[in-house]
Amino acid sequence: MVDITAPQASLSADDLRKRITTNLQEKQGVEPEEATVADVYAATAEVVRDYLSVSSLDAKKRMVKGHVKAVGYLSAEFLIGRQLSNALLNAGLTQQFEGAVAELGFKAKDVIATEPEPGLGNGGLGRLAACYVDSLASLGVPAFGYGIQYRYGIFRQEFDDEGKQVEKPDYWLSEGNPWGHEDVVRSQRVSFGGSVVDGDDGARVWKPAWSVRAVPVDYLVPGYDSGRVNTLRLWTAKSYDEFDLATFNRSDYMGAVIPQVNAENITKVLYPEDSTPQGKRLRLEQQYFFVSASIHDAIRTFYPGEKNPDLTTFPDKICFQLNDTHPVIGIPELMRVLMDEHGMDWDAAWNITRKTFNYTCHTLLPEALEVWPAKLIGELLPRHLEIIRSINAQFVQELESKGIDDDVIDRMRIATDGPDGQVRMAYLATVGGSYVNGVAALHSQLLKDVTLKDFSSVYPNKFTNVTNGVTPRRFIKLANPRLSDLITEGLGTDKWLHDLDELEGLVPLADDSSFVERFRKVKEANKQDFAKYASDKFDFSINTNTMFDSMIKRLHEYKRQSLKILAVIAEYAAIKDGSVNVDEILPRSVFFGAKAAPGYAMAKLTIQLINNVARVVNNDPAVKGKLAVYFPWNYNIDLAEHLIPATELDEQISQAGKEASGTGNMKFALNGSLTVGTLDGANVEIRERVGAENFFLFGMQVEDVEKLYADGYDPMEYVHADPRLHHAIDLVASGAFSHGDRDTYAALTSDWLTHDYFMTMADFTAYMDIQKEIEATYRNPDEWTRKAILNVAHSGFFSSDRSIEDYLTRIWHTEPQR
Ligand code: T68
Repeated sequence: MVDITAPQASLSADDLRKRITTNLQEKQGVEPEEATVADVYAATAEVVRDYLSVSSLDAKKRMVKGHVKAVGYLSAEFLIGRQLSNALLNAGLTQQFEGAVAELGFKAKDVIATEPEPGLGNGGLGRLAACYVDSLASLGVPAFGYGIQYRYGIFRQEFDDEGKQVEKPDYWLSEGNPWGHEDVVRSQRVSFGGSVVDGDDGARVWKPAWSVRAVPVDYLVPGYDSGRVNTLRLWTAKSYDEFDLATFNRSDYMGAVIPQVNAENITKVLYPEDSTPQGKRLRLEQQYFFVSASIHDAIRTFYPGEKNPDLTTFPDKICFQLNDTHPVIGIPELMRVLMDEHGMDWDAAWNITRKTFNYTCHTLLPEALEVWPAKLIGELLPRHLEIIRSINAQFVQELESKGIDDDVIDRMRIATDGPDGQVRMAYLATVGGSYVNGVAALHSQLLKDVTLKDFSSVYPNKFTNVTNGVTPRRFIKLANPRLSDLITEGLGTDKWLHDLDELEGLVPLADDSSFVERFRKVKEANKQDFAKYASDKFDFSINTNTMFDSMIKRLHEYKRQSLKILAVIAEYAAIKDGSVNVDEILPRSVFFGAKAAPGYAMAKLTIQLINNVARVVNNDPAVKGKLAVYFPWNYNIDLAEHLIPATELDEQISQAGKEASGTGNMKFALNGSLTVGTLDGANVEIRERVGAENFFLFGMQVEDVEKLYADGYDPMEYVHADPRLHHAIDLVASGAFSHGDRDTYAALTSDWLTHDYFMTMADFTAYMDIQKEIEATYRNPDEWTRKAILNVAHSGFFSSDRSIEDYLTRIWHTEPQR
């Protein structure tokens, strides 16, 4: 038997090769000589997972037996990226792996590239959850990630001949899933529908109409060099009735599988919307499904084998972080479990529930806060609706007793009455938990002052900030090995991977000409690598003697990809009509990466425009060597990991007051890009830390935006004031990017001229001006590189390890288990 209390001995390259060989023969059914790269990948993944599972058992045992409160990170999305290289790095097996596969006749990089990327998230929110589970394990915190294993992740994006986005299903599981282990034994029953009846002693009894089986699929999360392996438990829905034999026997073969199809539909697809709540029944089913299963799972984990556990200790065992409002139905669910399943009274259950939950908000747009029709909740979860109404009644009473005005109370109701009654999930989360946090300093301030103002006036101590962070393991060490080596050499240690503040030690090296030169060479080599990758994968031919200028993020009007593409068009027009001296042009390659929600027409039209600007510009000999636009399709983590290290200028140009934080901005700064950005989200803190002189700030600030809305905004004023803008819009309207068709972009141009809610026109001139400053700086490579080094040196704060430490002290009040 393996002694799981002893630290696990590492593996040599030879051990690893032997294990891979055995797996190839016994599990994959091939002799090593016949093995394909896919076989070797599958075998390695299984071997590494088995290796990690020893430490994972140890971590679980210590979590349950120990006295350190655990964290349950509840998130509808975990955008984890490829697993193999990250698992090898964190477990200290990278070199052994390289040696082992070389012995077998393969290249490590080919084996790693075989892995399909699980797309179990939309964007920043899902990726943040993945960075946080990495940091929790790396810091040694006992923790679970809880979420959903979607059968189809975020759609695969293609572009058609007209440059339009086409969405294709992403069946990422088709080649098997060596990282996920289905633990059927630990399934949970999750019920829906039906009605609530009176039971004995005035108890309310929920009689559900149907149930599904939640089966956990466990992913192991090894900490970086911490020895701790936590679990990410993603639930998948199965039917209890695989198959209805009676129906089948009536020859209704399709009818016989209906129960199974219905159940499995719950976790079939990830909703591809970003920042817009979708009032869909299936979405609510997904939310309740994973949260109910997770709560029951936590109880079973922490009170193993106990029939009547004393759940008053529950908040000492685990606290749940609600990643946005998607898991908020967990609040009435825990109330129900405590009262209806464990016989607690309301006050005791409320006390436990409030201590257990905390809520992270990821938006500022009030319209993006989830609101459910009460009727829908009543149909799907009738007992929960009763509990929500009781929470609301108790809350209203509390507000009344505090002497709050009736109209304010009305605004603050968690649930409203009447046939169109609604449940406001952000309000439920605020009232039903201990803390509410925003994701950057500015965002948390605006949450208090605007979005949740009434609540912060009544409960000022509930509100706090935790600025987002990113894991340096994936986004520096793995994505940018050249820079990692240079940092380690410059600092004389690789301790920075544990404590990113160590990067401050690079500051003096920004003035060391030989270090500056080597840093510049790293960027140069990364640009060449990217050009090769993009040539192989997208058939692009990129001139690396150009400035690499990137804007990669979801396509959304508030993020203002329009501003960037209008500036590109203006530059193109200026080169064409000779209004700019050819020798003064700084050659640029502009990169976009973005998916648009399938139902978001304006975003999809913007994608079409960008693709067609790329087509026209890249085929025009007049601008060859000066300007090129590339839009690699299907932006995902893999593309980010390749493009970020090669980028010199990062675009973070959202309208001030709209981007909650941003995390791409942090990844770029840590990889030595300079940012052109507005004072929005975490840009504010990045600029503060890297220094105003090392950040290209432009545009209106939050107060300017508010004032302009109040004064009445007319985009035409700005269009008339800047002939470059006027001309760029004219070109779009005249059909220059639509083979002469004037209607193609009519919706876009008319919005720019008449509405332009995110004030792209108002910031255009400032954006063009700052680009001139950027170009002047770039022409001095030493100066540019110096600024880039200082960006790296001062960005250690943006490690997700620091974010998790902030959560530990400000919100969870727990600690690593040593
Ligand atoms: C992002 N939100 C914020 N939402 O936009 C970004 N929404 O500023 C921030 O850095 C990031 O969260 C992390 O805090 C999202 O990514 C979604 O993806 C989303 C998904 C479903 C429904 C609503």
